[in-house]
Amino acid sequence: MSPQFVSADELRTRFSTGMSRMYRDEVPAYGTLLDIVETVNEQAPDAPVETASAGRLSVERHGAIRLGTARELFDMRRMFALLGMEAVGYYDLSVAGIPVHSTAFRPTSPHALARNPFRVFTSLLRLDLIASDELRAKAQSLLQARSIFTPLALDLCSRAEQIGGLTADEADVFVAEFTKTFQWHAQAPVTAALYEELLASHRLTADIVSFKGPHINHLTPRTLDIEAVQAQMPEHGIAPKAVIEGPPARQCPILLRQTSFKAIVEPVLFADGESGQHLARFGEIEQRGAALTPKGRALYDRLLDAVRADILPAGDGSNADEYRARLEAGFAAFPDDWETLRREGLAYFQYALTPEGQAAALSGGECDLDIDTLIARGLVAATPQTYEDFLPVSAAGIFASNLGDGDAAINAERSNQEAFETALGAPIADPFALYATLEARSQAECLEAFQAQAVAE
Ligand code: OOG
Ligand code: NI
Repeated sequence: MSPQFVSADELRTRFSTGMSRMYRDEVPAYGTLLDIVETVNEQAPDAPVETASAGRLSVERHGAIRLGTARELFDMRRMFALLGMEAVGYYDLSVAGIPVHSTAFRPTSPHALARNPFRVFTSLLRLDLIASDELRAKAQSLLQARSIFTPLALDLCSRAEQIGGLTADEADVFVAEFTKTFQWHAQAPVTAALYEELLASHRLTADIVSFKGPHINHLTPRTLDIEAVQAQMPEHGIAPKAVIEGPPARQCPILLRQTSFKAIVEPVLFADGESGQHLARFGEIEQRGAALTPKGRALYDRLLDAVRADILPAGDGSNADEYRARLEAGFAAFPDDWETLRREGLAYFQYALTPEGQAAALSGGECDLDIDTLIARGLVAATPQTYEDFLPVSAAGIFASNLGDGDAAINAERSNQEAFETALGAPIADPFALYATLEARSQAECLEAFQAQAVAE
């Protein structure tokens, strides 16, 4: 890229910082959560997955937005591409009774992830899941009538696509304009009656269709100790969700553990002058562990399904202790030391020469060794790769806790990734492939360091 352009990494960092500042102003409890997380992270001992990504921790966050139309998703992809973020993973939430399907926009290269792993969980409303023809038509015309990006943001995006980037001045304007898309609007372009109708169809439909744009509905900092943050939230006047989503606490953290606080009640002024209120925006924290291989993920899904077949966490928290105990017992079958996770191919790792390995490779003392032997001899270190993605069951739990548990289930339709990709205008990257490629490449580099020496001899 030409040096006169601001890099995608830099744009992403500026955007993420701007969003964080805006959300802190809009939802002050988010600021409180950031403060608790910062204090807990400073006190937490380092574990391997955490040390692997320690440098980025203070800027690490994910956000979530919900879009209404294919066109919005298409343009969102173009905007995020400028920030070095692409669609990774397909999440079908309709199976959990939620009328959306989703992806996550995120950086994919190890270098970009290390700079700033900002991700945005992005859902697209499935209008086809609105049962009433009449309501569907009304929702559609409301969505067609809105434009969620400012004209300037769209112009700058087209210009950057044409000439290859944004200059320093353009970058500032672009970030400011793009951030506006995610602002909260207390004035809704629908009547109170129509809002109620949409709400009765599904809370999420009302949240998407009734407003001028896709307000950011949460921004999530990453903590090294989710139990500690959860315990401290009530002391700061924040009531967390009863149960942490995802795997139980473990020696070797895997995937993603998340908890949230309930959506805040915000005043809304409807188009007919009536005032009301809306629940959408909430707070969430996450703790990230190792990325699992398909084999590891299958084991995770099987164990979690077995637990949830026995007991589902109640929305009011009444069975939280029981659920936690059952979850821990259920996951006793999931190996909990890094070497077993690696040898059994349950988690993804990244390989690198240790200082001893570098010295040995240079002196040509060792060659033709396999990776396990190199590790056993302390010449290569295997570090678990951080899970950079999301979990559909957890996401459904996060949606449910903030929308109220009483929502009517929709018909579970078959998943529709193809329709999503058509709207997106690009294929969705497979998260497993990204981790697997990094693992294979890093392993090959370690082996080559020794083989190159063997050839030189
Ligand atoms: C997205 C919920 C999913 C997560 O962390 O799993 C999510 C939403 O509420 O729009 O953010
Ligand atoms: Ni989230």
